[in-house]
Amino acid sequence: VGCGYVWGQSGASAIRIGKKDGVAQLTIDQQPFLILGGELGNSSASNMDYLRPYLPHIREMNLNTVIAPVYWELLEPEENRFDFTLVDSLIESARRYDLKLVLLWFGTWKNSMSCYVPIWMKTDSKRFPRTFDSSGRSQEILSVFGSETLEADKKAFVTLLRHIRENDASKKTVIMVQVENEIGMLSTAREVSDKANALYKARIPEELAHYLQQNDQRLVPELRKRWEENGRRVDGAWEDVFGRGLATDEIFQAWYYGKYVNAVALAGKKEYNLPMYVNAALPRPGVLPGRYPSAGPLPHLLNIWQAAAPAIDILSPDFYNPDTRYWCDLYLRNENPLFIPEMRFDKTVAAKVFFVVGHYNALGFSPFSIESESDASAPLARSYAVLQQLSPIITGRTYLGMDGFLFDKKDRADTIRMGHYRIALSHYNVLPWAHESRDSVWSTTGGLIIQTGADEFLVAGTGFVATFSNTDTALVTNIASSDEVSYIDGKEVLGRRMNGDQDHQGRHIRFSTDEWGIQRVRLYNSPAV
Ligand code: N0T
Repeated sequence: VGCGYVWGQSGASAIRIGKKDGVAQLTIDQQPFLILGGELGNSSASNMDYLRPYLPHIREMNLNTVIAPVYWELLEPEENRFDFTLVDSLIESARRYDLKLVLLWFGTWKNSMSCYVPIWMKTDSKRFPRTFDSSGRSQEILSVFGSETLEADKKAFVTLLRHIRENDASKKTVIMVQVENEIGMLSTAREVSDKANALYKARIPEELAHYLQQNDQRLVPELRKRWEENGRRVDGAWEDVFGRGLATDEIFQAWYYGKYVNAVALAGKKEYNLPMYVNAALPRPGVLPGRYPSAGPLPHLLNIWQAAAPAIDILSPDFYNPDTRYWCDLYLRNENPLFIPEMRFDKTVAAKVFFVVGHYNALGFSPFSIESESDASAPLARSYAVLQQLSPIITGRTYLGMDGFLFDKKDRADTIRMGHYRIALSHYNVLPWAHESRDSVWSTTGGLIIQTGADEFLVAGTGFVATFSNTDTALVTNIASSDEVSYIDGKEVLGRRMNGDQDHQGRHIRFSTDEWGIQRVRLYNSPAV
């Protein structure tokens, strides 16, 4: 492809991330699959008697995928003795509820730390070296430079992938794997061992030099700026190429994290070629490298990770605080697909899922600790029910256009242009009769619009008002009809005709804050004068 970064190395495998009309897409046996997921709390999949009772409720929430950990310490309790009891039982339970699985490889690192590394490794810091904090004290974060650590991680991961291939390749319950979890150096921005220091003083790796030369047009501005300010060098040490300071420490560490993860992922893919991704804990603005989990797959290190880890298909953000729009934009650069494996499971997720799917073409969405609220009437369950129905249309991409919108602040409004229409969108509470319009905080709502014909749209979501007008001021646009629709086995089924109170006598399309649904809208135009 010339950019050095291929879409993972999924090749012709049965489950892969490819592109359709320039948009990333996950397919299983050529069928597109939109992940409507939820991630389990960290400890919930460590005991199936604990997890099992939650699964029927998770299924009732209309999830199609569960994201679940595989814990290295439980998989390989003694060196070279692997115990697949838990993994097998997880896969079998997922099948029973018709759920797909994304597995989280809790390997060498989990939220920076090495807490899931088997105890036979933890107690052998000669073979499996640790890192040291800024005051020189050993910390439970294994060094990225431990060659035996890498070999051990690879071996366990390969054994896991082989086992999944042997037991699941025909059923395809497991559809993707996350390699490690929220990698990030702490206390210092990079490791400071003798080995690390020597590498830091040496010339940057040939591979990175080559990448910089080939991809100078593709560097994210955060990296390009440093590289250009230092004379676009490819032949010096890290500080010659990227300048002095903590930012370069972080770039250095990111490169070696990326190489490590790539070696693990590549070895696993050779055994069973599943799509693989890594995730990142996002830093708060203004915090210095070392004070947040540094050098993970963060937007300002995007090319470093892509160059070091071409076997990884997606760099993913975990959303716990931040501005969804800001971070999604940063992750969708340089061909990186958007997949959100974790999001704080609060009241806003039900609206956000429409936005990230409709506006950003996300491959999937997954609130964290999904078992903590598993109720068929939960807002997320209702959003997933809508998206599950629309999924063939969304992923089929035969429409003229799609966009999503999110009302996460009082009085936020949006305008979308599609074909010759302008669609004004606002929160349901702008309507004078909305019960909550005087409340100081409005619930977060949202939806998506799909243009299915020149004058025809599907409008879906919750808690908003859509008003259509023609971009040609010589024309007045009105609603010919609005029909409530649902999709059963992929076939459109008509519900109510909504041409009276429900569309304000032809003025707008709306869903109240406790309505979820899909409407098929047909428009017509008349001369304005
Ligand atoms: C996530 C989850 C789990 C100002 C935390 C998020 C999961 C891990 N880490 O509940 O531990 O395994 O990936 C870190 C969030 C930082 C939030 C900062 C908020």
